[in-house]
Amino acid sequence: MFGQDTIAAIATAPGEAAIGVIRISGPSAIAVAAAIFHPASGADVARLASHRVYLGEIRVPDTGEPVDQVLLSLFRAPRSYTGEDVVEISGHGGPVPLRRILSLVLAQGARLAHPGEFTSRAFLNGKLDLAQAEAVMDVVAARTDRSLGVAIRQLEGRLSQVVRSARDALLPLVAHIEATIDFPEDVPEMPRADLRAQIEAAQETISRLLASAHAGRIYREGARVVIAGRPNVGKSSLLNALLREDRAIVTEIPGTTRDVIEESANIRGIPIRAIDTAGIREPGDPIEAIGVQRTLEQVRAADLILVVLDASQTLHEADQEVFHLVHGEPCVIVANKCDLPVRLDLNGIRAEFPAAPIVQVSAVQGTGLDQLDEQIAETLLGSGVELGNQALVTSARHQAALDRARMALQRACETLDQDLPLELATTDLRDALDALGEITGDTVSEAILAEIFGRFCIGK
Ligand SMILES: Nc1nc2c(ncn2[C@@H]2O[C@H](COP(=O)(O)OP(=O)(O)O)[C@@H](O)[C@H]2O)c(=O)[nH]1
Ligand SMILES: [Mg+2]
Repeated sequence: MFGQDTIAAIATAPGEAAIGVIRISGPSAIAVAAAIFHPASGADVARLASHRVYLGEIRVPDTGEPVDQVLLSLFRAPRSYTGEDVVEISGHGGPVPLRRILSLVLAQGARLAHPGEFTSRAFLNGKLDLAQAEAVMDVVAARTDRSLGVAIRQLEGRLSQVVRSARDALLPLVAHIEATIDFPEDVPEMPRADLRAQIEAAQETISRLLASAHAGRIYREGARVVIAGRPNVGKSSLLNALLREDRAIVTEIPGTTRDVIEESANIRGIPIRAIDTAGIREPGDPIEAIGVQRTLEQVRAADLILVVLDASQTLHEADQEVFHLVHGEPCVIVANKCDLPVRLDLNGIRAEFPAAPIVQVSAVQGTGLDQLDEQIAETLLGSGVELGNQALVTSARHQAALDRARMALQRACETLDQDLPLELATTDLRDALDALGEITGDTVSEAILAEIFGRFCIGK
């Protein structure tokens, strides 16, 4: 199906830039380029050597009208991103020259690429496995250095390697059991305890990956951190302090933040959406009532809630109301205004909420913010803070597949324990192999592929 038509797209972001790139891939990529590209050297485009860059001009074929001065890079199959002949034209990065060049390319018989089609061809031609192909999108979308690091490692194949090692350990077991079924006289059964030990080892590998999924998801998708508290405790000031800039409106009049303000921040490498909310209390007027309602919605959707208290005052009834609202959610208690004499009974709060860490800060003076960052990261990631360079599971798809694999292996172990026929265990082992194969793309349906690559943008 693939390898027939030649696809093309603008591969760079829209808008004005120094350079813009048009990517062409497929059997006629070089012929398309030959029709419109005139090397400054006068060389024959069809004969240009692979993996070189050429200076020249794009011209309209019929009229010879010059369109742009460009650099053309040539990659002959199979040594290219997609595994097909690939030509990349680097032109001036304006919308008009790029669209003009693209339309000339399309007029030569290439068709516009679908979203993710370059990368899906790379996958289908064995240049990348599926987890690597998915990582391409994560690298582009990364919002912090840590997120980028996680995505790059997946692109390098770190996750795939671990998944493959589990698959490779299981494959010979299936082969062995099937041989004992087919040739019961010739192939003696491996002791069940040995079989079980090997399945358990694979299960162990899978469990270790699954344990990284929470941190992995947070690095890839970011975390929603909601700042909650009664009016005037310094929520908006804290948002500004977290961002190290002034964005939310700060005033001395309680109830100033009536709507929800959302900002991006990078806290210890975690991409954060920090959400400032209206204070929680008995609403004074209808507009504020809407704000309080939105706060409640935000609290429910949060990955973490910063419960802000005014340390210069004793605990209010409204603070208790806040505690009540966030009950059961992951929280960090922030005792703000610690530059003022502290009247808040911190030990009392600690006794009442032993699970929630308390951090003392002054949003205005900027003290305690490092400890707060630390506590936010620790509460969000748990043990994941220490994951270092290990392969992380970042996508819900991978997590679901690993879960299925782990449960299938669990069933296989139960079959062995109950002394049921080994044949029954092969079904479960095969289920586990299929689930693992869905991550790397060794076993995956067309529908899943279409779903994954459909999320890419055109040109990738
Ligand atoms: N002394 C002191 N005042 C603060 C601190 N944080 C906020 N404030 C003051 O408390 C008032 C309310 O702050 P704001 O951020 O608007 O509170 P919000 O209603 O919870 O969003 C303002 O006058 C701030 O300047 C702090 O750390 N120390
Ligand atoms: Mg506010």
